[in-house]
Amino acid sequence: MTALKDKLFQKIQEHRPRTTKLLKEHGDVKVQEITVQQAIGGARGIKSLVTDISYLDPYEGIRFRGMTIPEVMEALPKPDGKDYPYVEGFWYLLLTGDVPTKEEALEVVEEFKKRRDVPQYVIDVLRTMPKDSHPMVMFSTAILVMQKESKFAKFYEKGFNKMDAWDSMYEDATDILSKLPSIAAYIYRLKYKDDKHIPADNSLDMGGNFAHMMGIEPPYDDVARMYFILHSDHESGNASAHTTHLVASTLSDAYYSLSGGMDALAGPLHGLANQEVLRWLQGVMDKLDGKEPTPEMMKQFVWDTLNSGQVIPGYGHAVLRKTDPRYQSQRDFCLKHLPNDKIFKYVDMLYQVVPDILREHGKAKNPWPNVDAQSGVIQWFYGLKEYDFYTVLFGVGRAIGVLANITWDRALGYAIERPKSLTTAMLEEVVEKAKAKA
Ligand code: NMX
Ligand code: MLT
Repeated sequence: MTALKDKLFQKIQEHRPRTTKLLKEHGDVKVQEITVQQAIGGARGIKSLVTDISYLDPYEGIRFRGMTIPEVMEALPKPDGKDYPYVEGFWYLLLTGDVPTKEEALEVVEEFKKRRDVPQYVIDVLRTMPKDSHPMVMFSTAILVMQKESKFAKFYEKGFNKMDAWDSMYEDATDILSKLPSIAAYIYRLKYKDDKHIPADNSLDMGGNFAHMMGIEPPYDDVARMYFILHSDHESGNASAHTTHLVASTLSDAYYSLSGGMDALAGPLHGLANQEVLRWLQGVMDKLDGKEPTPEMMKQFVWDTLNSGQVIPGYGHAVLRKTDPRYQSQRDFCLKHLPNDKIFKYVDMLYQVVPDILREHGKAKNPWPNVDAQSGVIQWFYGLKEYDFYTVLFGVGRAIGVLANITWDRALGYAIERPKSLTTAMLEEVVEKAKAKA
């Protein structure tokens, strides 16, 4: 066993009695009541998921294992001379709740290197896919096609044991996560770099090797570390995390579950919004024919988009009610590394005009930007201009969070998800009864 796996097992054993006690002794304590609006409106705000890996406060934003983004970036060990932490150390933090020492993080770096090689059949499958497939289709397919490697599926076939199920889930999660950056880089270079590939550099950590395989010079390695960490987890209710959890709850393995989660991430209201922000901005730039927009022009573009029935990508959120700290973190990066970049200036101008317009428009509950409003501009600056690839980057990051979550799902023996549905007539009856009582 590695030190991380040892530590994880210890944490699981410590945690299990808490879940057991809640279920056995307090199972009938009410958490909340549910309204008609919640039942029809996408289960917004219904507290029916449990995770200790991250928590999203509407006003403060995300905390990973209780830590804010700046705290995480400060506390985790970093490669020498770099500004952002090892992604592998962050994986350690999400799984165990403990900040690893540099030595502990480096042990995970070495473990990931051992599992990094992508099976040839994955490459073969990617190569037979239509060249105009969306990169997210290729990414999700690559994950799914590896399912035959699943250690959890083999464990299940041999005879399932609830107490030990976390072990093979952890092994699958580690296998998958180690390979994702290479898969992502392969898809990128297959589609956009004349099918010319760069072999892995085994002296590098996950972020460093990803930048290397993409063919992008430093500080893109730090961009990759920052990006993967920021996009990792956003508690359990977001569509990609929830889908991954839902699929895993059927005792499907991590390959099926993550592939499903990535399909959810590929929707324009979720992760694909980061590509939509850049696509939208390109549209603005094309219309201006290279001229700098004035705030008045920008306002007009925003209104035109809203009046055509579309959403402003990168703005609004189902839970957040203030500027996403992940937006802020990336904005700080831009202010340091690309303050004069034209697209960054556009993004910043949007920040000045969109919230007021959304308030005036009167629909969005949250007029502030989310993570996607700021992420594409950084990628674009470092030469990654093929914006339909951006959600794959989000996906590599999101995998860290959701794979940690489903490992814990197994550890705590969470049940198969199966909420109850009603018919519209039943809901109408509920309303009539409530009115009669009032
Ligand atoms: N632009 C225009 N209208 C909006 C926006 C926006 N950015 N955000 C919300 N609305 C509308 C929304 O479409 C809804 O309209 P209707 O009543 O006609 O259906 C109304 O405001 C109320 O929606 P909310 O309750 O504020 O938002 P909800 O929780 O349903 O959805 C999002 C959250 C994130 C899906 C929504 O804000 C949105 O579509 N944003 C733009 C897309 C985006 O940036 N998605 C990425 C989210 C982060 N991520 O990475 O996943
Ligand atoms: C996410 O990171 O998943 C998004 O911000 C969406 C969400 O939290 O609902």
